Amino acid sequence: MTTKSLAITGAESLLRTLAKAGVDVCFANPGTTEMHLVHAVDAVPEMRSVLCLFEGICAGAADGFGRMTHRPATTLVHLGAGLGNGIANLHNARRARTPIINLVGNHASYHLQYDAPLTSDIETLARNFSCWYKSDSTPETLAGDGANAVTAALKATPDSKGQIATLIVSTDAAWGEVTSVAVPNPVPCRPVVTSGAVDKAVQSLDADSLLIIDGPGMSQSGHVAAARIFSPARVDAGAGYSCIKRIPYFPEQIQHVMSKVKKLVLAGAVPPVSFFAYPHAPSYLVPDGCEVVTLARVEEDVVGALVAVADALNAPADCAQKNSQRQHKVASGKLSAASAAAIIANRVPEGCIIAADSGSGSIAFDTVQTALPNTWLSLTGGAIGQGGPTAIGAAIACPDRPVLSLQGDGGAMYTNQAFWTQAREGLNVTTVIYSNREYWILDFEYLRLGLPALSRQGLSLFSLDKPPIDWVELAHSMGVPGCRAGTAEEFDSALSKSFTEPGPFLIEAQVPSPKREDLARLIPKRQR
Ligand SMILES: Cc1ncc(C[n+]2csc(CCOP(=O)(O)OP(=O)(O)O)c2C)c(N)n1
Ligand SMILES: [Mg+2]
Repeated sequence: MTTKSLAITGAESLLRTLAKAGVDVCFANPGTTEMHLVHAVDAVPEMRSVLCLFEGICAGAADGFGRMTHRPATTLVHLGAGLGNGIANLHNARRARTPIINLVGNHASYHLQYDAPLTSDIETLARNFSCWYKSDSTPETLAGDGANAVTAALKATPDSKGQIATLIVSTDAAWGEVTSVAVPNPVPCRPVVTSGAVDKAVQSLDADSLLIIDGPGMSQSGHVAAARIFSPARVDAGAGYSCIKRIPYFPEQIQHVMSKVKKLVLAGAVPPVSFFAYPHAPSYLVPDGCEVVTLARVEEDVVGALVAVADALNAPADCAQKNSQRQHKVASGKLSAASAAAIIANRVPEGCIIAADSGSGSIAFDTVQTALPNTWLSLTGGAIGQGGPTAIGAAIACPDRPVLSLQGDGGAMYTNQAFWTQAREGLNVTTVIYSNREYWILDFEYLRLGLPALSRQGLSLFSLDKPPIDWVELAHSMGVPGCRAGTAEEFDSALSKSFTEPGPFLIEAQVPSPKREDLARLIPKRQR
């Protein structure tokens, strides 16, 4: 169904339709094939455009925005080369099930046959991370295709298909004239789980069971419902919130958690598998004999299912134990990942959004459970270089909330262009770079595999020290002020100051890597 208006380009009909559907932020890195789309962005004042200097930033920012608002932002990228540059963070966003609409400019349909230099197979790229893609729009269909892209991005999909819609817009579709825009489609709803699934979960939840929650179940309402099901003693809670523990990273740790579980109840989650295969550990980490009960699949109404179970158990509505904020003890002197995590918990302002990446910042996940209320954005797909870009999207989505981005120095170098957009947009993002001048986790993973000790050439693949990266200079060159912190006192004062001053700030946290001896317990004996 369409509504009449004056003659406009296909591109403008698309952008007007997207804006009508509530899609009003565009993270862009355009080229020549996107010029009519750029004109359309300019002609539609509801659409906020944000220039990012690498497509991985566009993708990660759209991810951060979508996770915070549950609404898709668009990326605007240049042909297959541009979309390909965004793939790592589009992969993370697929894993996060974030709604995103990629607008990819393509050559005019009649130009493709000449195989001009920037021609490539964009659909093959899109297929990797998109639940929906289309490349044959005409000026007349473009607006309706945009409305369908919004629907696809908002509709929960099974398994890991994600919620990224990719609309590949040929220039002749973009520049052709039309006289109408499309009417947005109804917002899709999640299917309700069957009463049989609820009954089965109710029967399964006992002292030998474990409930794993993911997807929409991790929302505030999901937590509240889950806390009604758990006995309060088993609920870890942030200040005023209830919280559920994360599944650990290494397979041996997961095996330990799972060792006594007889029934595994899944709410929007899948059975735990190890991140990587190891010669001495299984991939599938559900113990033999453990029954797996699916309460709700990820595309279903997970929150409703948790509420139904809590109701069936006659759990009172307000039985969740809520942790209060507490001061974390900080060891003075040389900064460590542990003291940084304690300081972060003590200093995060109310409502802070924490965008995590690689590096030892992730251990602050546990300490911030007893900080002021906050939101943690995880590195969902393991493709590092997400923390800076998602911080941008989160800050644009929630301008009244401070954002803290925790990144390893290795991860931060994938998408350091994030500083530039943070400075240009004046975003309240504090970035902490854990500067150990190495890919520490790779060194540790190598050790875990029990491979022969490395000599200079092999070790050089994990080392970032020659030349050392000067983070303060790097951020400064893109308009972000910063400082270095080598002690707990310096870190504490820099972090507190950054939260009181507007705009972005960088702290290069000089945190040495954990000692190998301390981590030996994570390495199964036969691999040491
Ligand atoms: C896009 C992408 N490329 C490469 C990797 C492999 N990888 C995983 S962790 C890591 C290094 C992380 O180093 P850093 O961020 O400095 O954290 P550290 O381990 O030193 O604490 C690399 C290269 C990845 N996960 N994602
Ligand atoms: Mg590092």
